[in-house]
Amino acid sequence: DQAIKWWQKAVVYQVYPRSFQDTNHDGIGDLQGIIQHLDYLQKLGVDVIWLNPIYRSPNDDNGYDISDYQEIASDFGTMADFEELLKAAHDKGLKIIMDLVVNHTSDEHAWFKESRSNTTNKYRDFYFWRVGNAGNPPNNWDSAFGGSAWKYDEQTKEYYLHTFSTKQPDLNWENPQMRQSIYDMMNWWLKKGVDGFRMDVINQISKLPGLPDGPLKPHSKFGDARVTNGPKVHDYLQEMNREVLSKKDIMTVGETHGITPDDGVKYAGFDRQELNMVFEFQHLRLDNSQHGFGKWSTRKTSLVELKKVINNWQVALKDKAWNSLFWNNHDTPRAVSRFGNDSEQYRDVSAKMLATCLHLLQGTPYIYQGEELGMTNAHFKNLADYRDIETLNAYQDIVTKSHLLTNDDMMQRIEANSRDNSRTPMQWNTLVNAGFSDVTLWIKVNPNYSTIKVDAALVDKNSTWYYYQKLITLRHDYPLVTLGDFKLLLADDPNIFMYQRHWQGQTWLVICNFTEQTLNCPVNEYLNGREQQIISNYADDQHNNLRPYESKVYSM
Ligand code: TEU
Ligand code: CA
Repeated sequence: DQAIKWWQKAVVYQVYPRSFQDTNHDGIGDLQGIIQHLDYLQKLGVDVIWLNPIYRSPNDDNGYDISDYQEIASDFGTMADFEELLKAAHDKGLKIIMDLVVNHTSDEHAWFKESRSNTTNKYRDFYFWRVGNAGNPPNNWDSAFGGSAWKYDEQTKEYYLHTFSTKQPDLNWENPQMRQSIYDMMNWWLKKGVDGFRMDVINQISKLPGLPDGPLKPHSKFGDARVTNGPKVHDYLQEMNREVLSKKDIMTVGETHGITPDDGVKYAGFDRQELNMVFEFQHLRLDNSQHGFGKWSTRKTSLVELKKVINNWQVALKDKAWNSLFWNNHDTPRAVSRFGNDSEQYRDVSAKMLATCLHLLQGTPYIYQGEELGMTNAHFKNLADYRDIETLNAYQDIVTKSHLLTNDDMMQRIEANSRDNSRTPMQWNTLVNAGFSDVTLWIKVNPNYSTIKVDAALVDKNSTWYYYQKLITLRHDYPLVTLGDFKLLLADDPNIFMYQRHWQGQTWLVICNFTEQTLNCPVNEYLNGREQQIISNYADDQHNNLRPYESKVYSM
């Protein structure tokens, strides 16, 4: 039996530094802003903070294009600020994990500048340089942000690979010196005292040898021709584990698009010496377009499919690996807008329902900043209000260049799916700009901050905020929440998500109504008469009668 690790009992809070709190009046969140709110996070009860990238960056992709791994972006502060943050967090018993972006660097990173200077430079092979194919790119791979994944470079008349923006050249993990440089950098951060890493697109670091063309799917230029789960990815992660990860008691979570539960067991298996957990995305892709526009869709997720995916992960990883649990992050719409209902009437109750459903699964839950308030999508109607490179490039490709969709159609899809939905500033209070900053912001604040905001949540004992606090406390108090077996009930019910957790003779029953209908549900059939209610988002209990977005949990 595997001894329980601290990160299995933990709740993680994701801070998007650019949008958390500005303290020096430049309209951009910063490290001092995070320090200012550590008490807030401690009161919520979370154990770990994951910081999106805070390294030096020209900011083509909000910090995921890093030009120096060992410097802090001046937008966010200095290394002294970071050390202050780390110490202040540790003093409060909070851990900090860093974003680690090592599939690619910025094109302004010193390695890439060297690499691009001439074909014999010793850094040349740190990246992928190839000659063209009769005036065309070396292969037909697409970039995740539109267009070819190759960019021609005049200096040496060759192309370099960038599976994201042209300013994010892919690192060549085949090169042992490159790998060693990454491990040295990681060890340097561990020596500073950071508590782990969230690893950006880590399952893309091994490319198929020979970089062969991919299959051409219909509309493939908006599709997903990225290289995932390549042949050496597990060798690299095991090497990284030996060289870095195994040396300290840290936590790691890999961001891994396009993986199945079987892959998950490979990346995060207890006996694999790779990562502690992965973020899988199957449950966040069920609403993608079936007509070639990928995430730019207005379909709704089917609850039956959602339950199936979550059940698959819960079952497949049982006793073998560890799940991470999340409804949203800085790349997705807001959970309450996507899976709940962000109308005034149902926002609060549906946010609590979603929290119940997620936090009582087996795995480590992640809360994305503002989720604990029930923050909603931005609902920006105007392209000029969006900042995200993925959104802007997609509009260019799909509307401006190809005329495949009309402006109105695409704007609706952007409103539903843009990454900027989760990137609007944290809503603290009713001061100007929600108390985030008193000057012009890098991105607009959501106008609904007059009602959705921290100060109001903290004086209302029935707020979504206190509901999250209670769920976190339940996890800390009851080993069943961490360790219990999971069993899905009513798998085919299109409206109700119901499951059991079972541990040492104790059973919890979790019931969630995902609709705004009042439903009849055979709750009593699953109770034994000696049950106690643990938590609910309604004040009274009507047993078999499930009101809109009602969720309740019983212990027996
Ligand atoms: O995201 C990985 C990724 O695959 C994204 O393109 C994702 O598919 C997209 O955002 C969904 O709309 C990671 C980071 O989380 C993201 O913020 C970065 O832009 C990306 O890597 C490149 O570093
Ligand atoms: Ca600032």
